[in-house]
Amino acid sequence: MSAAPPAGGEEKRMSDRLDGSALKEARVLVAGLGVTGLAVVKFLEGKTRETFVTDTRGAERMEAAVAAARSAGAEFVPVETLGALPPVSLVVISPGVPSSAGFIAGFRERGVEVAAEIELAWRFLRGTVIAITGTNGKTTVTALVGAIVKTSFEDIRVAGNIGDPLIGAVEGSADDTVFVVEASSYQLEETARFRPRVAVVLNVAQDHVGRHPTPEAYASAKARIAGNQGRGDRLVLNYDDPVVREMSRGARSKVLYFSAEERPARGAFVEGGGVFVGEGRRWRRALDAGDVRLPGAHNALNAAASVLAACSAGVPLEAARRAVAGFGGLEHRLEKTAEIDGVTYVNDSKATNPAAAVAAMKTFPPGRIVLIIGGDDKGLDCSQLAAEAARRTRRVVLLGAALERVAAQMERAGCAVSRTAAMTEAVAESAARALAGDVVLLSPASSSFDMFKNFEERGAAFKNAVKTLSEKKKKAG
Ligand code: UMA
Ligand code: ADP
Repeated sequence: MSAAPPAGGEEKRMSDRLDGSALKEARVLVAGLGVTGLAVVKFLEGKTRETFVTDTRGAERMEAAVAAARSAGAEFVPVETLGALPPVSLVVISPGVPSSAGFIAGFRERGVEVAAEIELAWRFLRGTVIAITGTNGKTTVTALVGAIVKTSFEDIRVAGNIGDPLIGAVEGSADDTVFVVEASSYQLEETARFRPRVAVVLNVAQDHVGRHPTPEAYASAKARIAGNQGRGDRLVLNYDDPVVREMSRGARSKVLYFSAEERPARGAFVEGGGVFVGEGRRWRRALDAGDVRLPGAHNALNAAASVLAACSAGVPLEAARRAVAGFGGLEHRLEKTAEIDGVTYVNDSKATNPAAAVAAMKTFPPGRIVLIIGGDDKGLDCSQLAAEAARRTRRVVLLGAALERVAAQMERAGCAVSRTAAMTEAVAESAARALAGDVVLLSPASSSFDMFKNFEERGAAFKNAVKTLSEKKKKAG
């Protein structure tokens, strides 16, 4: 949907460094009225000349949000009537609204500043920002860095794509506040000056092809996390990921690599399950093999990245080690759900792309996996997923029909495939196929929207089905 650009040529760009007085004179349009839009509107309450909010969904489909925005002093404007708005000087864009959205284009063409919510937050927050991006592992690393930083600083605010918009965490921040921010490519796309003291890029795998026109555009959105860094800042990069490794080119910040393949010039490497940090010839053991409780080689790398990031912000190594050892992981990420008749059930519902499901498969012994896949077909390349599944699974259980293309590819690669229509059926089929010592792994490789509201609901359905199965088995004797 597009709207005519606002009439008149009076719009002005906001000053480079927004401050309270510049904002006070400004009319601001907030684009998107989800969690982010509402948080922005609340932040802006009493700080602007006028605040407007728009959403392609239309007011009638979001009455509660519109009422909440109104009570924070913002007027809802349908996209169709944006052209009638008085001149605005700033458009704050929600992550889900693409930069190319038609209803934003008119403002941009007229030179109005379009800023991501994290950009607005950056201009008003005080303190240190540690920001984490990557295709997979962001939430895990953000939570882990938060837990590590908490050992050594008092005012810690964990926010961003993890669920609580950064703008909602800005008020009352001070020089000693530490922000740990999960930053998605969607959020980074419209940043201009966002400059974390410590930036982490975990990996870049294929995902979000509908939003970013090319893999290069997707990677460069992620690379924006470090685009404004300077001397004194730290950039933590995955050495083992060629796209991420290259992000050191032109970096003005100090680059720290983490690797499981080789000892980098400076940073961290994983060996025998332990993590070593250092540079040149000076290396220290940071984590013992048993310290990382999260399963899988990818999680040892996540822990290495987290330690580097937190220690770069001033956390002592021993405090970091204790925090890692105390971190038990997050729900829906390789979450051990139950053991029934010697079979382990693992909920990895958050694996919404093939790369995450491949990492999950590599966590368990080859040949001992019954893999449940399914979900929206995002059109991603599944050749590696199929090859790994052929090598590593006893059986692949397809949930729903949406991922049939991928299931067929797996069959061609030599996998045994079962087709099921509901989660209870998928779990029952998996249980029937698994032998003692196997793992039944829900790692769907795709988003959940074909059958569920979100990945949380899908994971909950899996856990319920496993619980029902367990109760049935108990009753049966
Ligand atoms: N909208 C429009 N026009 C559009 C697109 C969307 O008006 O073209 C409107 C929708 O109608 C809706 C609103 O925008 O009313 C939703 O905004 P949003 O999609 O930005 O979602 P929020 O509720 O603000 O949540 C966002 C993130 N959502 C997305 O990036 C899609 C949340 O990440 C994040 O937790 C939250 O901000 C706080 O920072 C979710 C996510 O799925 C969990 N992220 C992706 C991922 O992790 O893969 C990137
Ligand atoms: P994100 O916030 O980037 O989606 P999460 O921590 O929520 O990351 O994990 C998403 C999925 O990716 C889970 O299935 C998890 O097991 C998997 N995962 C976590 N870290 C990595 C990694 N470093 N490489 C590949 N997959 C990973």
